[in-house]
Amino acid sequence: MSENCIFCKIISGDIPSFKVFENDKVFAFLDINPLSKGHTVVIPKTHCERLEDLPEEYSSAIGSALPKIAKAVITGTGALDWNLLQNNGKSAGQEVPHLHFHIIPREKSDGLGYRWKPT
Ligand code: D5M
Repeated sequence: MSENCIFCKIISGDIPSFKVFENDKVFAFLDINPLSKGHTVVIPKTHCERLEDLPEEYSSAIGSALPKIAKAVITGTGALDWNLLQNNGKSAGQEVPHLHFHIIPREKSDGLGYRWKPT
């Protein structure tokens, strides 16, 4: 865990969140600034900034959890389609430096387009 990390504080419960899923290695919660209803953030319960830094045991756990969480999100929202997005580094749009995956439910004509954070 990293002392000044917002997402580490969400895992520890020091910052409140709306929890969607939790096991011993993975935590998922609703995004505070959702791009659509049910926008969910999935994180490893170890502090690392980028995908290439993730220890094998956590990448296995995330890989196994993502389909289950996505299924729960699309079932819960009724959305048929969704995006999985993951940013590494500031140039790629990463704002919170704790590795995370966005599950973003999509609807026809939801106005989001097909590019992440278009400028
Ligand atoms: O996305 C970082 C995401 O993290 C962004 O969509 C907002 C979300 N966020 C930031 N703080 C919180 C809290 N406290 N609760 C829930 N969601 C949060 P990035 O890929 O780094 O641009």
